[in-house]
Amino acid sequence: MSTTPNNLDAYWMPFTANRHYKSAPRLMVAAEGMYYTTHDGRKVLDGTAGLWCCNAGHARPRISEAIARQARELDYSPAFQMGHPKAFELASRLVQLMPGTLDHVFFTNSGSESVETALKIAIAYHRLGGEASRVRLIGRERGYHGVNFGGMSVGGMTPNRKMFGALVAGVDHLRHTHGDPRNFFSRGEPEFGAELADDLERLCALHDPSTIAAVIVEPIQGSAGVFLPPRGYLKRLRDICDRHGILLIFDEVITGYGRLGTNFAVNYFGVEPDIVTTAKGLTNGVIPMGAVFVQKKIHDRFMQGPQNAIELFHGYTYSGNPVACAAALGTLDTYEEEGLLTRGASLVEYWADAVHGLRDIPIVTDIRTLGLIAGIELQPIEGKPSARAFDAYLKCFAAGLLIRTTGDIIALSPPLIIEKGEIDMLFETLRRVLKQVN
Ligand code: PXG
Repeated sequence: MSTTPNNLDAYWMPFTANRHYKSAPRLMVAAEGMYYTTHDGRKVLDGTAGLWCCNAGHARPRISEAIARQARELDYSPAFQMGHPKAFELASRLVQLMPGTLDHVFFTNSGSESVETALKIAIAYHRLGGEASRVRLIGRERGYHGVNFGGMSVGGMTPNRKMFGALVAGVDHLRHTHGDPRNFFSRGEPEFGAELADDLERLCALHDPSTIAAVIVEPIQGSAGVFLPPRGYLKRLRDICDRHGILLIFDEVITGYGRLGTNFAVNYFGVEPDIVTTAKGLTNGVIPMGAVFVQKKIHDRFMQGPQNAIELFHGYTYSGNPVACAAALGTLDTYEEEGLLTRGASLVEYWADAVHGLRDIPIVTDIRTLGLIAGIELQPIEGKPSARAFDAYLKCFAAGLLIRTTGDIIALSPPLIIEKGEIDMLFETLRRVLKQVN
């Protein structure tokens, strides 16, 4: 039986072509494992882990049962000046997934809030260290750091910025790393372009390092279309930050929790930033939650002054919400029991072979893969940017496959439970559709 709601009008949908959507709605009514069920009873293969978040797939019993149990036992307790056991347990378990001294965690409710939290901590850290002049924030062209004012300001996707005024002052951007034809069709880190990190030296020379608090980058730019860091680029950014006393923030909202076949991109690239922002896969997307990891040196600098003084005037009503913590613990249990945080590593060759198998299709102009991520760039239709990819999106959905598109780029990021047969199915469907949108 169809379960279509009888009025779609009141809900203003996010990042959606509302009128187009409501003229031919696509509704999901159930999900399990690798598949959604639509309101008209069709199965749809999840090629994107929801919005890069359902890393363990859907309807995982450890997560749903933990949520139900927690809601019955302790549904809420105040986040300020009060605690509950699961928040401490979760933080202790999370820091074990991180290398080195990234050993403290601040809880938020989304990737956007994690970014705001990281930027505020960075500025306050310098102030407490006697460097109150370090207030500037550096992002990167084509970066995506959520939709709040700080993240939007350091972000570098024009449509997300241009409608919303002057944004936060004192922000500048590194140039992006995409476009060198020598890197087209790369598997893993592209070979050329590590020296693009030296653009940070240009910004240091322009603003003077004494005014710069932090640099924030996604290790892999996800939202803008899967742009991979050239080999050595992130290490070079780290070195320049060290030379000038600038904090380095990795935004791992997409790359965290197994997406690259390692716990975090920090592990994959072997570069340790000062702060790491996460969300999404933390709770498998089931309950909103984010976590910001900070180095011990940062946390400890705040732990001074009178014992009874609040050290950081920042936090959310739902920071460390008990039900969210239970969901995260159930998620970590699932990841651990099934080895999901490293499962991608065993599939990466198969995955990359399958994606790069699309190379012979004439409209495919570039393919990029790393971990269980793929970016497939299409030749835009002349005068109609995005139209070809969106057409592919609709045709894939009709054919039982969920993909994501941004501009004329298709981004894939399946749940980490995907089997080889499902990878085959995904690319058979996509190949068929790409031939239709030729
Ligand atoms: N940082 C990064 C790197 C992200 O990818 C955010 C911050 C913001 O997270 P919240 O939880 O506030 O949405 C994100 C979110 C897509 C897509 O299809 C990507 C995101 C969100 C929705 C869709 O590429 N990234």
